[in-house]
Amino acid sequence: MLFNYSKTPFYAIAAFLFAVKTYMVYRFIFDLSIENPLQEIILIINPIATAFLFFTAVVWFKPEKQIKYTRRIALIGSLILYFNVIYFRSFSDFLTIPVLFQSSNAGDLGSSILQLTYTLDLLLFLDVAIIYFLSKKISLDAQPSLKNMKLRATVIAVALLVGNVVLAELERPMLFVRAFDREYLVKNIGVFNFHLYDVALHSKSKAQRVLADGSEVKQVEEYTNKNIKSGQPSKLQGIAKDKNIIYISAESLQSFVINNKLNGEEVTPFLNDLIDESYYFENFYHQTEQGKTSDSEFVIENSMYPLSRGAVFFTHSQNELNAVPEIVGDYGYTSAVFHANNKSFWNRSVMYDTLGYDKFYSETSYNVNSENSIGWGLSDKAFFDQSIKYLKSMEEPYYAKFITLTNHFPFELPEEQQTIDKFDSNSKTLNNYFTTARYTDEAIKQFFQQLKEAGEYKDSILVIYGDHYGISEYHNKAMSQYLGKEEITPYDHIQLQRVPFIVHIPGHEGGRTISKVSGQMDMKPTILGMMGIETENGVDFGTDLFTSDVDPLVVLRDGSFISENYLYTRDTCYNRKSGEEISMEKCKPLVSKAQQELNYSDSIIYGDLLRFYDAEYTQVEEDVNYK
Ligand code: GP9
Ligand code: MN
Repeated sequence: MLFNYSKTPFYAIAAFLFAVKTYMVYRFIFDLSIENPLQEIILIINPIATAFLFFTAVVWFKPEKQIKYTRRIALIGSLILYFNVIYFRSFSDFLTIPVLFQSSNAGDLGSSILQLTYTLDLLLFLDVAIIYFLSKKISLDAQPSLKNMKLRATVIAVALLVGNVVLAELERPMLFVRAFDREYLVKNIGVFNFHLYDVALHSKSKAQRVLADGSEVKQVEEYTNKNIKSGQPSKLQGIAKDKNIIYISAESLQSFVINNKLNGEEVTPFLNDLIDESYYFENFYHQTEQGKTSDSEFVIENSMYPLSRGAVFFTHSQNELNAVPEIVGDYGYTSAVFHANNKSFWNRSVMYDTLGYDKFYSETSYNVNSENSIGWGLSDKAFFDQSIKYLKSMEEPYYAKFITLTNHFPFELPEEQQTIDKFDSNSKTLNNYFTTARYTDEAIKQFFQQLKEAGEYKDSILVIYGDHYGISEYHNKAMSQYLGKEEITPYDHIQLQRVPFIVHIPGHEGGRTISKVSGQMDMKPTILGMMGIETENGVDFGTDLFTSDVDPLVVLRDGSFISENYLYTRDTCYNRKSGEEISMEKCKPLVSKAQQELNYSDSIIYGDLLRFYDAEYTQVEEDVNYK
């Protein structure tokens, strides 16, 4: 035997085993990309430093307690790692405190959790089992009991951590200040220290509201007036005046399936035809983060950025906002959301009040049973079918938002309902995706038909958009196979964040595909512009897409951005059109602008600054004023 474990401090054995496991998870599950040798060194040092720091804490207790606490730390640490693994498989992201407190979502996530757990995950608890086994055989005499032994152990653990942080700062200066990308943070300080950092951040944001005052909002207003707001009226100004507005939020629908085929068959034949009769924005990006669907709702209705962690729907549901349902309510609109899921999911029942919705048709308004359910709940076809009667009962003009659900991870559809082949790759997720995307396409087709039959179609304007990505980076290999690319580069990854945005105006002949870059942030001013509702002030971060005097800049929540000429992500600047890597000098000015915009938006949310601000809206007098 190389060493006599019964004579070794137990916490050190446990820390070593835990560190090895953590490293394996970083390397093989989180698949953290390593770009240089320093990153590799950090990735090895970090799990050791962290494990020793946590496990060494036990030396300050009596030897019997040391053994007991060591076992507990191993178990709790492993559970934290396991939950991160589950979360990562679904979202390519790490847990944050706000996400953890979204406990009402946990029940609904049940079916996904099983999908996301693999048998091999048991290995995540292998060290815990070994530690329990060894703890029975360990000698109490070997545990640190003298003051100088304890001190020495602690000094070594802290020194390791300091070394880790210094290396991290060398590798990525300003890491803690910028903190936009959780992957960078985890790569440099590890998932456990990331959680500690997150707790500190959370407490800070709680304090911010208390300290905020009204002066900052003026600064934001100046910025948006100068940089974002258009000085022109919409080219479609007033076209939607007094018409019903129907939004369809298409779950996880990405643009890569639009006008695309699988085995020679169109994936979304209905939407492809509809595009020929609509305005279609082909370079439209989702701007969501951890709040997924709820983030998309927040963005499109407020023209503000979601938070970099957690969901605004949860963390700031009591904020004063200036959302579309509230604004259009002042112009005689009634508003409703239709979504056949639990009303507490994403805290919607609370947040919809804050946004100014009159009514929320949630799961309880629908007849949901095992026959008409798929995956997460009521199937999209049954959902639209059962919604029509409620829509008809609404007082006109109305502003109605329908949120579909069937095209949701894990994208499973009963075989008899599949009308397109599955893809054939190593990713079950991507393989399935085509079948549920097609299903949603059919459901929307059916909805259009039903709207026509119910007489709700011709006086309405229909807006269809994808809420966020459905296929995470985890499936890049399969995705590259589908797209016929050698690999998915960071540039491709950003381009995959495009989701469809379709504005369909019945009676408006012909279609127009618009290539200028745009994002969910732009939906609020675009729709309001079509309704002829204008504002002189406002602190929105979006531009009316039917104007042309503002250079578009689409900022993603992680600080990546897309402008007319450039695309920036992960410290690299690309030519937007060719995808070719170019000098960072080109992107630099916009990097700080993007950052500033995100900071401004955050300061409004954290400080609840709209409580100090009144935006004034007016509606154009004439009915229709478009050419
Ligand atoms: C749940 C639906 C889907 O109600 O919004 O949630 P997601 O996971 O996409 O945010
Ligand atoms: Mn969604």
